[in-house]
Amino acid sequence: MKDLFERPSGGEAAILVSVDFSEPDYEESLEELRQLSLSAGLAVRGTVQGKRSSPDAKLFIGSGKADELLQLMQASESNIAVFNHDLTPSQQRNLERLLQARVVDRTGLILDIFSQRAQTHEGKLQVELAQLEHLSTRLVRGWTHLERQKGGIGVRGGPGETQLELDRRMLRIRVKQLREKLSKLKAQRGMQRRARKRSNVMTVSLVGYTNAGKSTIFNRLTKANIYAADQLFATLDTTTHKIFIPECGAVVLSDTVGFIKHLPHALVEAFGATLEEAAQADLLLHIVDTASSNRDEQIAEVNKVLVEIGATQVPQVLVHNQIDRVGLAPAVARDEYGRITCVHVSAKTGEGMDLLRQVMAEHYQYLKKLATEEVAFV
Ligand SMILES: Nc1nc2c(ncn2[C@@H]2O[C@H](COP(=O)(O)OP(=O)(O)OP(=O)(O)O)[C@@H](O)[C@H]2O)c(=O)[nH]1
Ligand SMILES: [Mg+2]
Repeated sequence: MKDLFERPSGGEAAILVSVDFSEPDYEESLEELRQLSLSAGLAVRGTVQGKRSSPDAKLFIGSGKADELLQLMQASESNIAVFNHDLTPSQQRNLERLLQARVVDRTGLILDIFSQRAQTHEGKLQVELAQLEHLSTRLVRGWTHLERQKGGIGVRGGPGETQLELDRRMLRIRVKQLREKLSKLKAQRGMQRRARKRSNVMTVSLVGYTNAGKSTIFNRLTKANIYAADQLFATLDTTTHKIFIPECGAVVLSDTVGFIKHLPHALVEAFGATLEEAAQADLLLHIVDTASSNRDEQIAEVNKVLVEIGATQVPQVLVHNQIDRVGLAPAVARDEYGRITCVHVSAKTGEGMDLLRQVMAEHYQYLKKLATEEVAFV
């Protein structure tokens, strides 16, 4: 079968642009932008960096840096500038005029990757909604300079040329249609969930920063063979599988879309229905790449998104994955009540997968105990 995720060879050439506003994680954030660009299929030819205390209102990077960028783009024959920031519609427009090239901001880039990855009907609708929401803020007079290029946002033009030709009214109609379709699908999901609850099947969701190893763990536990790769946002659509654990029978396990710092709000909103799977789960396994230099910040970012999607009340176990890269042994940590709070595993070697099954089995026992106590109380 053809690999649907094959990176286009010799993808469009791009220059990265990153401004240091004295944030502590500046280097990591730039590295993440590079990975996002590669995941979008771009060929990165260079980087322009600068230091500022605040963005320039007109060009974000200021005219001197903009000239430097122009020269580097011409010299390297690059036709896309990828900014590690969110640009205002007018900054984007001014830059595109000056550079005579496409300018993509961080949100546009993430949306582009999502649109390349969307596989299911629901996933496609969700991405289209997020793109149109993002586009609607950019559909102001003055985008005609883009008319002759393909599309308006994203690397390959996002929803396509036809969308750009729609006026604001048409856009609103389409957004409304998409919302209606998605809310029907959401209702369907709700029904499926209630049926699962009635049949007393425990549901467990894998959540975590993108590229932490969620899908690899999912494959280990389910023996399924879903796509896992060293790419950001390899997974977009929630995949659900039933597994059997001797101590608790069937467990429904779902793999979800990864989170990232500054996950565009339009995406969180559009993906509400699929993310709700996590919010409604009985247990969250929060997968962490324990070898990442940015580990603690990634954990905090994931927790932030969990707050946004209303999943804070779901019990969470932290799963430190990729211990093979840091030379740690599989282990569990427990709190003062004896409940598991943290597990060390390696999806690559398979070490610690039995501990994850144990986590689920213990949680099942805990839920059962809770249910009998509730009945006794009534
Ligand atoms: N060394 C090592 N590599 C791992 C481990 N787990 C996953 N990986 C690798 O990390 C990369 C990302 O794994 P995925 O399972 O696709 O990660 P994900 O969290 O599903 O990522 P997205 O779906 O992109 O958000 C792949 O190249 C995996 O082979 C591990 O325990 N050790
Ligand atoms: Mg994945």
